[in-house]
Amino acid sequence: MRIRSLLFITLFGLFLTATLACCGGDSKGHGGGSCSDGKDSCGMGMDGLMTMRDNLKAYWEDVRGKPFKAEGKVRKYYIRADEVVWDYAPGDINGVTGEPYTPAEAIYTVRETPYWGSQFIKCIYQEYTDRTFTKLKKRSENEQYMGLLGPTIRGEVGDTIKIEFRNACKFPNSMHPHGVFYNKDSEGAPYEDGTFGRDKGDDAVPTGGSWTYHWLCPERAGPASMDGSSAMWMYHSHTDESVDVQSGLMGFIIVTAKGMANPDGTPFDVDQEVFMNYQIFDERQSHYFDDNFAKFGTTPTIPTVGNFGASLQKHTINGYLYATGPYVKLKQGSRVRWNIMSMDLHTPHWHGNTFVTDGMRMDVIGLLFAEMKVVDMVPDNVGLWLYHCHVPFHFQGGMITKYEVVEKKKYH
Ligand SMILES: [Cu+2]
Repeated sequence: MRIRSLLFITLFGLFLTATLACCGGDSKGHGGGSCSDGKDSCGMGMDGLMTMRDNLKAYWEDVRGKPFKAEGKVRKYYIRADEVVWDYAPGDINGVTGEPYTPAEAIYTVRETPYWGSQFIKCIYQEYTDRTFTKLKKRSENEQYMGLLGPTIRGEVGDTIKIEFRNACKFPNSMHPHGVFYNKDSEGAPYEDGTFGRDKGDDAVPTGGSWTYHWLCPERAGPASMDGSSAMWMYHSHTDESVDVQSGLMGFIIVTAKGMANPDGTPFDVDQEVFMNYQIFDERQSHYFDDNFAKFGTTPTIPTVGNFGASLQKHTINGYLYATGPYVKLKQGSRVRWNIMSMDLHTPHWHGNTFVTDGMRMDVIGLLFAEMKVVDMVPDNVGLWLYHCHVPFHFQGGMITKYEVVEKKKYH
């Protein structure tokens, strides 16, 4: 893909050169000179026109991508929607300050009348080792920061992703992917789309039910010419979309360019991938609101005091508040790809290191609702650094954590 990027840039450069040579304006900004061949066709000679046509052809071929050919792997996943008691803020210390919570912070984190504290029943996607669904697939120590995110699902262009899905939560839900190619039996969203029968089985998997989703990875699901070696997508339940997502059901999909994946699907040129979801979980919108009131409520009836509603809006990164979750560790000088998504409106900011995204060097990005961004970093600055949303109300509410860059010699 990098080679294709260079080709694209070269073609674009040739086009610009040809255009400028033929169409150069004068110093007063008036465009349109004559071409060197004596013809005046708005300043663009035949060579420039042909280059532009070639360039546009390459551009649309990039947009379209080659048709899918099932010449890759079938990657199988066993994923279940499971009920868990999630702790948004393990321990009783603010991980940013190292101090006990202030009264303003405690409304989100401490169970004290009338507030419900940091533990809530949620429904999250969990990966199992096989179709018996008896053994959870373990995350490595340096993946623990992923919190309540579902497993990362991977494909290389040409691959088929096959997911055996079960629902062990109390409400019907589904797996709806972004980006990959799916037929109507693998979309995971109920609406009047003119289909019936088997094509409806994926829409709302009932409690105790199961479904097998098939997602394909054509070129148009993978990186375009200006991407790196992988494209990132989200997946989430779309049965009752916003309520399902507020309840905890979301994760990442990575599609690597053809020939750019290691056997496990990770992009071969990247030393470490990081996954971050910026999301305000509003527990008033969860399927488990009544259950949480019954289990964690501290008053006989639902409080109406001013801050109570706000206390149920958990401003999280991967489901953690105030840097109370595990921090991701990066090796100094390594090639790190951060995959970031948002379910609201956030502005992630990294202290200490910069990155490149959309061809620009930055240390803040903006994310709108359901926006996904990939940023590439080679961290050179060793230390423990803040990583937070820059919206004041959000980081004050807990949308703040840390990441660590470990000296090359000490990283293991
Ligand atoms: Cu934010």
